[in-house]
Amino acid sequence: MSIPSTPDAPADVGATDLLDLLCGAEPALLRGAGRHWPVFAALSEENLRAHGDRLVEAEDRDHRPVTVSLDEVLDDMRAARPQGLYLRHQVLSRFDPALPALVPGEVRRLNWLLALEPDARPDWSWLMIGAAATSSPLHVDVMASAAWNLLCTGAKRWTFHPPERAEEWRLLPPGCATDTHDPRPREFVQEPGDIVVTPSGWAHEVHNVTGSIAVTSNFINRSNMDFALRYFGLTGDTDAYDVLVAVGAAFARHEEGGGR
Ligand SMILES: O=C(O)CCC(=O)C(=O)O
Repeated sequence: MSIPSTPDAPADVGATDLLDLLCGAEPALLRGAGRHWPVFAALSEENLRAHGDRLVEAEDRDHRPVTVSLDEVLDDMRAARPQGLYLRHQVLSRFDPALPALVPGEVRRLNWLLALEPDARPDWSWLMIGAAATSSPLHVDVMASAAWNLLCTGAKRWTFHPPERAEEWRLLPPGCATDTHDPRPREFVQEPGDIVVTPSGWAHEVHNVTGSIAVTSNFINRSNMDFALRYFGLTGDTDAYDVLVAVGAAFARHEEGGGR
């Protein structure tokens, strides 16, 4: 396991506390926080059109898989009466291996699982392009991870519910939600350059108010390690549990040795 090195100050992030905000315990809308990230400019419609002939695996209005060209997805994103295409599960590195490096290094390194060997490491960054009125149904993020989501074009409405509700709705195993939160939903409208933070275990649904382009990444680190361990303990996934324990121990040793 190789620990990704982290510079002392997150100089290219733009705000020294942004890394803490991305790891916050409550969902958050960080206005304009990603506007200067190179990936924001790279994912302009114009740049994406350069790959317009490429075939991609999107979803139709009923969430059924469809193979279409990227141009069809982008045309639908702009259409006044869209057919409802949503490119929802496009792994960023498979779309273009150069794109992940355009996220600030400090932000990429929030994901401690990057310390795993390449073949054991989950690829947790996605490009999402959706037409107006497409949506992602209520869910909790993969493997009890947290996430940030940067909107590059359009507008998204997010509705969050705390982990206790997620547990009631059987989106989390009983006993996973240990903290008490205000039970009321949190709602945000995200605009270009804004980052939405999804902490571990928060149920959320997302609606594309207009056609949109976004990039999102999930992570597990010190901020949500306990939650993720509890999740895997309760679901009985001992392999994932053991991997997380090993990753946590490697980072603890690294920090004791003076690393960051
Ligand atoms: O923007 C979307 O449709 C869904 C984003 C989301 O919920 C996620 O990435 O977990």
